[in-house]
Amino acid sequence: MEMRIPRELVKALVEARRVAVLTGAGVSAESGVPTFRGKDGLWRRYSPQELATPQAFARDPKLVWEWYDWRRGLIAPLEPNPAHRFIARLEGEVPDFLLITQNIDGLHEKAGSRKLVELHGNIWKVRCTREGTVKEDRRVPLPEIPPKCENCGALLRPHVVWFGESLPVDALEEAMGAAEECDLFLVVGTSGVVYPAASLPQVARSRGALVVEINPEETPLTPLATWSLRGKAGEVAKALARELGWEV
Ligand code: BJW
Repeated sequence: MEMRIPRELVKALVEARRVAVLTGAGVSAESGVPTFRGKDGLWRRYSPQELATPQAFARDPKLVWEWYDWRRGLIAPLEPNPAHRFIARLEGEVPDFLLITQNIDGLHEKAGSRKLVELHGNIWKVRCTREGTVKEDRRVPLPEIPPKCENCGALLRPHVVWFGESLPVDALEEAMGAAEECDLFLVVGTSGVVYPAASLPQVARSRGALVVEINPEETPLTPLATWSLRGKAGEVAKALARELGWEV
């Protein structure tokens, strides 16, 4: 059945001058990227403590790298879906825009998004554990696991944010600024349980912004939403685009 989009929401989208968008794994689900939580989520099969913490990496860098190498292989051939493209198009329509993503898959950039901050890093970047230098590396599979720094020989790590680690300061500041200043905050495909990302829609709401949630499931963020669009991000994006007369 075709999704019905409230008329007031279309009006709010057309009139919004300052828009912030927060995305999570659900925005990439229709592209084929597994989410973390939920019935087919990665955390069903893999333990976050054993793979997505600095302690896990210190204990067994090879195991952690094998998991990231497997995920890089999975993501490499995937393409953005209509939800990524809708968000990229929205960027071009709104004078003041910021996309804040928790995703590390790079699909927003592939869809054309440019005004974006990556709160949890990027799976296509590696960081030297000794020098802190960050480099892009798109080789799939990696020729050596765990990979070593060409310059100093120390271990490289994925340039992502694990549990217990701080988020990149500049990215978080920019995201917080956008949440404070926006008049419409769109939340797409996140379970809203990981902080500080989950606090951003709360900040926006407390400053009077309209909050729109797109998710097939209810989340802890749902009570904040002015409009909750229950459906898959790509399908909802197509319905929104149709209302706005956009191609996505
Ligand atoms: C669809 C769909 C479709 C499906 N369309 N939708 C305050 C309170 C409590 C705890 C803390 C707190 N502050 C900090 C913490 C600790 C911790 C935290 O939040 N823990 C909670 C889980 C309890 N946070 C941190 O440690 C953060 N660091 C930090 O705060 O530093 C300072 C500090 C340190 C220590 C103590 C206190 C402060 C760092 C968090 C890093 C998260 N890292 C990961 C891994 C990244 C690398 C990798 O990918 O390997 O980031 S974990 C994982 O969760 C990943 C995601 O970005 C993140 C969020 O998940 P997301 O995107 O929401 O995915 P899912 O799977 O959860 O949800 C998918 C959603 O999509 C669902 O709702 C579906 O319904 C929906 N969906 N199909 C639309 N087609």
